[in-house]
Amino acid sequence: MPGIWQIGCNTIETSINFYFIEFLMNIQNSINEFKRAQESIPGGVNSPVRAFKSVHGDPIFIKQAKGARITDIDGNEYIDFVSSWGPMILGHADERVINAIQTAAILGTSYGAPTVAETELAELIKKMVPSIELVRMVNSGTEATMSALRLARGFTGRDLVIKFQGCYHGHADSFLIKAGSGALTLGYPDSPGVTQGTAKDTIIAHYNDLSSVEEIFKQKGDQVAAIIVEPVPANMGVILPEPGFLDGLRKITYKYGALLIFDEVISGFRLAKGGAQEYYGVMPDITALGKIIGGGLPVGAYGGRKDIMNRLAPLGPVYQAGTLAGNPLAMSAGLATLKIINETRGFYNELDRKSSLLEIGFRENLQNTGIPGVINRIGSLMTLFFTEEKKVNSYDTAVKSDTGRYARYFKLALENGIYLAPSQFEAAFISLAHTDDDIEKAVKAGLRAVEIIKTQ
Ligand code: KE4
Repeated sequence: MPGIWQIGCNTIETSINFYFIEFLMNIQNSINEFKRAQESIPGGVNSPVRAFKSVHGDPIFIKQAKGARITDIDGNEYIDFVSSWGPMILGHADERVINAIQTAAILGTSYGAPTVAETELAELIKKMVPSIELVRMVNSGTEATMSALRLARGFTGRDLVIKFQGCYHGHADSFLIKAGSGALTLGYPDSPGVTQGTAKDTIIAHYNDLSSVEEIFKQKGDQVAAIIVEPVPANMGVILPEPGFLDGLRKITYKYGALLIFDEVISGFRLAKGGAQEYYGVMPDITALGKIIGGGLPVGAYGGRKDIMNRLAPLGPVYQAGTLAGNPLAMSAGLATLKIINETRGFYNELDRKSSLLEIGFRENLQNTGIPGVINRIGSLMTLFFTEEKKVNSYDTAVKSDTGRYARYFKLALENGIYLAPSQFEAAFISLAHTDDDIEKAVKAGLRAVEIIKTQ
């Protein structure tokens, strides 16, 4: 039984006389492997958004990747704008990163004891991220945010955390309340299994609405341990901070003695060497990092003011630990990646230049076809919202997007070798490996996609 893609291809093909699809994309092996995976893995995937549920298709199984391209197990090649959800800012399988991992692997894979590589990566992070005086390595973004929150509660002696509707901070219980990313995409931003006891300590505010934060502080300011925020949310699609919003969060947390946690798992090392805090000039008390920091291997980190970080065991009473924290292979990949970023002249200017070509092209596609949409971009992070809204600057405006139209756009782009995020509420990640020609191909495929959408 062919998967929906085959039916999709046939439908599209018969309706547009081949001009759009040079070839009938065969993903039969992916379809077979997805069926097989579902026998052993819940939903056939190890992370929900990979299941393509919101874009109504069978996920493609990847065989390999190089530069800006990924190849599935049927041999189809795509220009990749998911970039493993952010880590692959250099592009896939960068030789310098691969060599670093190979060199480390020959010496052993894990010791459960300190290594110099951990110190070197910590020193580099301190050099790059302006607010970080001490940093602790963990294995994922979730571990980083979860630990940052525990530390904030331990440091302040307070229980409450304020998060913003639509922001995603990983899958720790305290954050799965009105969460974004896969939780929003799949329609359960409040996950079962999170107890009332936990949920009561998470207070929801609205991004770009300082008054919603002030209201909470007026009522419970002396109980708030921290605000945690994606300084540039990318899990309800990309939303840009209104002028003064981040600075307003900084001021109100100072006023009430709460901490400000920047979840820079996506924005860190992507918007600038020092992430959003450098880009916007607002310094948090604790920063959570992930993705790029590991160069494609499992690394998260959290860091900040020395007086706060010194509360962590073994120095202080706030406990956090991890068998593979600071793993030498992961450290080697992260070190290689961050060193390349630091040593490549004009790294962010070039990323921004390529990304602006994509933005301009996609914007022209919408204008040329009259399809309503909004594009939010900052640096190499971008979302095209299919929406009648004139501006998408909040959760409420983001969720008005036409997810069905996005799903069709995603599928048509994929049929033409462009791999976008399989959800309206995620982002496109552009890497240094994307060439101008790749961007041009993506814009052309995007144009054909919106031209077809217009006929549906
Ligand atoms: P991980 O535990 O997935 O490494 O990081 C969690 C996390 C924390 N903070 C932010 C701002 C994040 O975006 C994430 C994870 N991002 C999603 C995609 N938006 C990861 C993809 C997935 O869940 O499969």
